[in-house]
Amino acid sequence: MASFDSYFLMNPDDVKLYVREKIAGFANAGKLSCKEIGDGNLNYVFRVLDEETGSSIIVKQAGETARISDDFKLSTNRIRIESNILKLQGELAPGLVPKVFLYDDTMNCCVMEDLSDHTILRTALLEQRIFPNLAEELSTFMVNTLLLTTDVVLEHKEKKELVKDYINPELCEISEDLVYTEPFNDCNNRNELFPANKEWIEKTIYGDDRLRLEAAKLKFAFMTNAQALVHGDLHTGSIFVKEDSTKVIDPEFAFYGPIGYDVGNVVANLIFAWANYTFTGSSNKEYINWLESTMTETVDLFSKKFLASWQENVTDIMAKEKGFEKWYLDGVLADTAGIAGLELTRRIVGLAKVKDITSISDEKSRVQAERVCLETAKAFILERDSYKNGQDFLDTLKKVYNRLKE
Ligand code: SR1
Ligand code: MG
Repeated sequence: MASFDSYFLMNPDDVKLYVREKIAGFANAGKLSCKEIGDGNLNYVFRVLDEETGSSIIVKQAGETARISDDFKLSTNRIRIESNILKLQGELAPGLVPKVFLYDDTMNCCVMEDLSDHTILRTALLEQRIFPNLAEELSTFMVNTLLLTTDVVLEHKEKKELVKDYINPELCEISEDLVYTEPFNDCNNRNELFPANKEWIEKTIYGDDRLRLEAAKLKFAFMTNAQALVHGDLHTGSIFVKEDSTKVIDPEFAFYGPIGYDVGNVVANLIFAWANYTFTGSSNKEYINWLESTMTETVDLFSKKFLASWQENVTDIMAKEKGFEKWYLDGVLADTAGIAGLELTRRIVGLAKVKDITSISDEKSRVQAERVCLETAKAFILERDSYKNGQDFLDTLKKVYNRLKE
């Protein structure tokens, strides 16, 4: 029988024993079944089901390398970060993250609420499903978890303690490499370019001096601007949805960084869903209208709630100076544009892809989809100071699309 007093990577049978030993409600269960269901790039995710009662639970365990590639040697400490931040986010944004029942720093795993009645947002968007509350809930999640962890709100020493607790050098290094460096120069020879777009990307992305300079500026802001406790990987694969519920999962990349890192990731990944719709010849007006308004409303509701929460929660006396909140929000929106541009670029040029683009099977359509995303990305990065509301983002996307189509 397995013992759980020293670390090893568990298989489904080990996980069944683990759950019986560690989780009171499962100790005397009759028949348990367990399946590994993870489809992320880093960890192993097991779903354990009590076949008699129907209760289920998730065990998420960190390995010492990433699932996507053994190139990435990672500290298993990321599960500690994930467990702790889920608890904190659950307090700041109640109901918008899964509940955590146990964190185990020997087995480097955590046990949490099963959300199998939800669907991963990326999958749901590819199925063109509509979630009327999405912009409302995502904007609440971001304002509450981000503004409320800044030092305009928190007592400054308390904020600095959090900066220490959430220092996350290895996962930040992944983003520094995959988001902020390799897409612009392929310095580690692991970019994956769609062959029919190879030359175009080499010229348009690697060959653009101004773009590389702006990406460099954004990289050092990511590394030094300890603005808020960001989720750090808020793409549509990190969001679970059902009709009346949104849950943000997988915050293992969390650290103190720019607020725009989260907002920009959301915007970029909604654009990927838009590109999938547009370049697979779909004609579902209700869906595309909802998706476009979700894109604009997420940004606009974020700004509106951010300013309202500012009035209510800001404590720093200098941050209360008239006009400071607008200056601060303008900076967040500029970062949002820049980071949306980086995310759009790296998911097409770099090694970690998104299904929205890779599942476009017609070669010409995929070429067009990639070019529209990349030209939009360049406008976001190069002109990032001019993005003030949600419509600005959608206007650029539509302008680029109209210029490049046919
Ligand atoms: C090696 S990890 C590749 C990507 O997967 C994660 O979800 C992050 O987005 C990371 O950049
Ligand atoms: Mg993830």
